[in-house]
Parts: sequence; structure tokens; C-alpha cells
Amino acid sequence: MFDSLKDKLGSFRKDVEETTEEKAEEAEAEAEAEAEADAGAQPAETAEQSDASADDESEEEDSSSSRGFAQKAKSFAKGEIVIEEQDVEDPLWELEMALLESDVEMNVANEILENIREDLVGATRSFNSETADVVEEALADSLLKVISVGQFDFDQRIAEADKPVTIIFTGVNGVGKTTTIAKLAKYFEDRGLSTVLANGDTYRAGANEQIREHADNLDKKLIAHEQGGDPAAVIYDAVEYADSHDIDVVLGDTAGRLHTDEGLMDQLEKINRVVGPDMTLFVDEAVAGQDAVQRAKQFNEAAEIDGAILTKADADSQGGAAISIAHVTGKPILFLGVGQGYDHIEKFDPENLVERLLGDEE
Ligand SMILES: Nc1nc2c(ncn2[C@@H]2O[C@H](COP(=O)(O)OP(=O)(O)OP(=O)(O)O)[C@@H](O)[C@H]2O)c(=O)[nH]1
Ligand SMILES: [Mg+2]
Repeated sequence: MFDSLKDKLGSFRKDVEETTEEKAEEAEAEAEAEAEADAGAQPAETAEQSDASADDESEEEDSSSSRGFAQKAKSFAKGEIVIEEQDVEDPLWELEMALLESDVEMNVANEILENIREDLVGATRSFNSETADVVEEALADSLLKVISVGQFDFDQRIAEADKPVTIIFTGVNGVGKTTTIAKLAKYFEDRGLSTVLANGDTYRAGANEQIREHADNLDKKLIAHEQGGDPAAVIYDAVEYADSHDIDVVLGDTAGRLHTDEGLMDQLEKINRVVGPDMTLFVDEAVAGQDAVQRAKQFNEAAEIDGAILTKADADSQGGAAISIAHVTGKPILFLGVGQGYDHIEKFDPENLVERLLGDEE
């Protein structure tokens, strides 16, 4: 998962490391040469005294407006180098290209770069510490900032909500809505919560049979009407059923649609009016990259969503949608689909994703 992006982030770290390593070596060599020269000129002076005189000099320079140089000289005396704009300019440019190639949305890529620049430029790195730590922290912080926009604890929200909790799933054709509903029925069962499935996809031929197969496999009740029926009525019936049978969660499927399809978008509006779902989750496939990001934005504008689920992350090496959707929509990614089995769903955890992207494991 996200292997190509992981490699690219690795190259960025290496690039910055190399430039600052070189600089550190040069600085160290210069510092040594200076120390030797000092020792030659004033053989009686101790290292401490020489530190103190370096401080005095730099204070004088502060007042004469060459603070950059003064800071450098001070850091130098302390055995540190300062990372400067020019040290990271080329690696940052490479990183920008890498993010765009990985289908990260442009504003999101810019935000990541800005955050890194802010963290790195002016940062000091001591001669004997690893540049890798400084760079990794800047990279991790900036990724986390954009990925974790809007995050909330899904399990906690479900646990605290009045039952039954009704969740509606929307998105374009074939992205994995029905499969995700089946996975979540299993997910809730594993956490001691009962579910009823509702087939609000009254549009596509064969939709009832498909979801019924999942319901049978998982031993769940399915509420379905004839093809061509009113989806809002199906979901309404499922909520009634859940109410009278003490079921915790209603999982409402809908037909695949484009945000531009007025008839189908009106259906969503009617479901909102008739049922008042607790959550509407947008489902799309990670492999769709920028397309998924744009669709998430458009759906959120047309029929507000509470969060997103990215399926087929198992087949996605780019990671652009996973990085971008929350920042672009302001709504969090809640789950990743990672295969076709009922257990192939992972709760989305921004910190975990960042660790995975920057970690050493394959
Ligand atoms: N590899 C992989 N395949 C998945 C995942 N989620 C769903 N699929 C597959 O994607 C295909 C489409 O899934 P569906 O659940 O039917 O998609 P849908 O959004 O309900 O489709 P429509 O109802 O036609 O709009 C199926 O073959 C699923 O097995 C996933 O996380 N990983
Ligand atoms: Mg479906």
C-alpha cells in the first residue's frame, strides 16, 4: 500500500540529509581550523574563554544588523549548523514533483511544502545529531497536519449516539459501497453491535441479489423493496425494523451516482428529509487518486458528507487520495478498504498512516 509515495518521501529525506551532512562536515572542518588558529595565536586561552569572546563578538554584530551571520556564528560556536532556505530548496522542489506525481491535490501539496519549509528552515542541527531526525519530524508533522483534518473517533461517536444509528453510503458506481457495508456489518458485530442492512439501491438490476448474498453470508437481516422503488422508503422501513428489534445500526446502501445526476441526487435529499440519517459517508476508491478527491469535494457540496471511506487501498501505490481528501473536504477519512474479504477494512488512523509512510518496514 502506498509504496511509490513511501519511496518518494524516502528520497526527500535522503536529499536533505545529504546537503546538510555536507554542510555540517564543512562547518566542522572550519570550526576545527579556527580553533587551531586561535590556539596558535593565544596559547593560554581556554576553550570556555574563547566561547565567551565569540558570544561578545556576535552580540556586537546583532546591533549592527547582521543577525543572520551572528546566529550562524553562535550556532557554530555551540557545535551546530543552521538549516537554510538554500539547503532545502532543491529537495523541496523534488518533493513537490513527487507529491503531484503521487496524485496529491495541488493545494494539499503546497500546504505540505509550506509546513516543512517553516519547520526546517532556521532549524539547528547539532554536529553530532542525525539530520534524519530533524527532517523526519518536519515531514511527519506536516503530513499529519493535512491528513488529520476533521478526525473524530468513529467508534466513540457510534457508542454515544442514540440507537438505532443510521448511516447512509454514497458515491459513484462500482467503488465498493455495497462491499463496505458488508465489511462494516462484520466490524460492528466484532464490537458487539447489531446491524440491519437496507438496500437503497433500487436502481441497478441485480442490486438486491448482491447485497442479499452478503446479508446471508453474515447472517444479517436485509430490508429491500422491488427494483424501481423509493430508496427513502426502504431505509425508513429499515429504521422502523431496527427500532422495534433493538438493532444498533442501520447500514443504508444507495445506487452509484454522479453528483451531476439531479434525479439521483434528489433521492439523497429525500433520504435526508425522510430518515434524517446520523451519518452520510462518501465511498470512493483510493486508486482513483485525484478523481476521488474531486468527487469527494463535489458530493460534499451537493449533499453534505460526514466522512469518507477509501476502498481498494490494497491496490493503490500512490496514496494521493488518502493524503488529500480530508484537507480538501474538511471531512475525515474514517476507514480504508484493503481487500475483498469481510475483514479487509481498517479504521483510518492518521498517525499510523504517517508512520507507515515514513517507517522502515516494507
Ligand atoms: N481489492 C479490493 N477490492 C474491493 C474493495 N472494496 C470493494 N472491492 C471490489 O470492488 C468491486 C465493486 O464493489 P461493490 O461493493 O459492488 O461496489 P458498489 O459501489 O456497491 O457498486 P455499485 O452498486 O454498482 O455502484 C467488487 O468486486 C468488490 O469486491 C477493496 O477494499 N479492495
Ligand atoms: Mg452497490
